[in-house]
Amino acid sequence: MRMSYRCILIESRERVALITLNRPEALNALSDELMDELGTAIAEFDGDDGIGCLVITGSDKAFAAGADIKELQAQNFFDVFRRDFPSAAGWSAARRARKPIIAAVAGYALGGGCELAMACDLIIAADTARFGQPEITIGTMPGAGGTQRLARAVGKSKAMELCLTGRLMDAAEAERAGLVSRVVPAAELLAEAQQTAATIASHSLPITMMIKEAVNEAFETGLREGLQLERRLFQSTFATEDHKEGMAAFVAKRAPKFKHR
Ligand code: CO8
Repeated sequence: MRMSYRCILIESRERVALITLNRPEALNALSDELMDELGTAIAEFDGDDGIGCLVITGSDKAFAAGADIKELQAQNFFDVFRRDFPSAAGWSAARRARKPIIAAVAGYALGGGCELAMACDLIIAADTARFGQPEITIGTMPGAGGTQRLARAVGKSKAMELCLTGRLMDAAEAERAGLVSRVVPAAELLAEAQQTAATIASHSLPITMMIKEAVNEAFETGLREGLQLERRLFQSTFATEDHKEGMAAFVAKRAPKFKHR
């Protein structure tokens, strides 16, 4: 496990990994270096048997203020086309991770920052959170899933408005629109996210992974294929020891002791 990074901080406690974006001088703008480090950390925690759930967070002021504009400023079309930006390790690692990832968002989650939060499996927001895709105001557009995931999360009209005007959404509006699962007081954000992660990590890991896969499939396929996958995964849970243990524990009125966590 790589222990030292320049742009992120990592720690883990009781099966929950915490990754903190840490470029305060740039409001956690997602530089190539940060995204590479994030990709490494996600992949390592995802492959770590001692971890059941990941939390990604930023600072009180910013989850992340987007792509690093200072880094992108000098690049031309062929520069970004050639390296297929943004295809940095961080984006693919977040997509490939089999364990749930919670985004704990306080302050700005803008542009690539909003896209990173949406690439996670669920978002818990502080009441200070502000979400938006303001790329239009600097002459570009979302490029890491913003138009697609925002439209799926909040519907066409609001996604269009946010992407076309660059308007920011506060936490209450984001919750009403279905972008975030919950809004909590800023002072409690990390504790709430870690508690949620601990609850997730306390369950059977194979079943948790199946549920994550099935819910994500809802955004990839039509209803018929999604229902089919869900049914097959549901049936697969019957092949696990944790399924037997979970049901036996319920019937015996005791807490389950899952083997695979
Ligand atoms: N990139 C680089 N530096 C940034 C960024 C950024 N996105 N955001 C803030 N900073 C820097 C500022 O330049 C400033 O640095 P310095 O102190 O050296 O001047 C420092 O962070 C503090 O920022 P501000 O002084 O601007 O702080 P304010 O509180 O006045 O304003 C805002 C905060 C409103 C968040 C403001 O900083 C802002 O508008 N930032 C840019 C937001 C934005 O447009 N984001 C979209 C970027 S484009 C994008 O994300 C495309 C996605 C494509 C794929 C993603 C790939 C990773």
